[in-house]
Amino acid sequence: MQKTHMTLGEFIIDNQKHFKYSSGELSRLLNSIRLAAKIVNHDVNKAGLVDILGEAGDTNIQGEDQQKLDVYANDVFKSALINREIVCGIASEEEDDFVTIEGKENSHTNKYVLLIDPLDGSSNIDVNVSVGTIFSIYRRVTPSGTPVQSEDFLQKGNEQVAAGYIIYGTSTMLVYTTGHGVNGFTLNPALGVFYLSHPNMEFPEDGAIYSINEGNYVHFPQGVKDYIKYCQEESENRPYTSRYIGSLVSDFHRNMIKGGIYMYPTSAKAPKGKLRLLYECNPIAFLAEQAKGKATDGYKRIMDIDPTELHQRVPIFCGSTKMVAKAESFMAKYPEDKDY
Ligand code: P6P
Repeated sequence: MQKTHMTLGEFIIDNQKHFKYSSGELSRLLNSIRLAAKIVNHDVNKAGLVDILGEAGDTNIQGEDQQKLDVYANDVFKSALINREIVCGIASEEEDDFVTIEGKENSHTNKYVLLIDPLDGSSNIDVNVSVGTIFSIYRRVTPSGTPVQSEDFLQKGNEQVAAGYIIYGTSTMLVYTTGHGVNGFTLNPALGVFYLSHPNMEFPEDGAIYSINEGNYVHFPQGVKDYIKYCQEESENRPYTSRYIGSLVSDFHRNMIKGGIYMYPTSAKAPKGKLRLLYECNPIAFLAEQAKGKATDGYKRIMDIDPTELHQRVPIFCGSTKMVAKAESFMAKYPEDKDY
């Protein structure tokens, strides 16, 4: 039974009992993310007032214009971790390659790597729509005491130690899992404290909300077109409601609470999908499955996909188990679309 008004800090310490050999590094890592989230939140909430709106004039490896807040958020999370010598490496949507963190006396002995999308949905910043941070944590797999290598980042989603997101919305929440369910914490901005507000979050098994950019309809695989038409048919609890914010974290969060499916499939415009496997789809998939939902690429589990490159993209169908299974049943009719 959770204590009322439990803070995130207390929860992280309490949760340490699941890691009997833990040296406390994971707790310190999660606490560093907690601190960075508060700093980013402070500036996201006043983005319209200070000169951090608009594009940073640079583009990231995806060729996307880097919004100033993207770059700022990336720097905040990086420095929160580098200064505390907890991780041996960081991979970020905003960094072309992974960043090696040497740690105490250049010892390269820190245990974890962090993969992060520091500000997802950042194109929404200038129009005051909610955005989010998505993070994923692994143990390094190459020998301790040596510089971190790409293998430490190119791990299957099944190997994640922890994953979560921060949603900077009408309220700011941090939602995360360490493999023992999903818990949500809401920031009290007056106190600067995250409180446990959504214990044991779970997807309803079924739902009536579908989230996809229907503007791309003509470019979708036939299985996706068929499923969208199914959602729109008059029958039982259909037509479903179409809700698409253009911010993955916001759509996912709403669907986890109300039931629903989020889809970003392949298309003629995005032949491998748009979302990145390592720091968007894998953490979202870990959370989905821990919340008794489902996350696949339309054919196989996201967390079974063997990564090949840092910024690789994959299609994703995630949310209520019955809705994802239904979408997959339409995709199964077109096995030629399995490979992307
Ligand atoms: P589109 C934001 O750029 C993002 O990565 C997700 O947060 C969001 O769901 C999706 O892309 C929006 O992409 O192509 O529909 O604008």
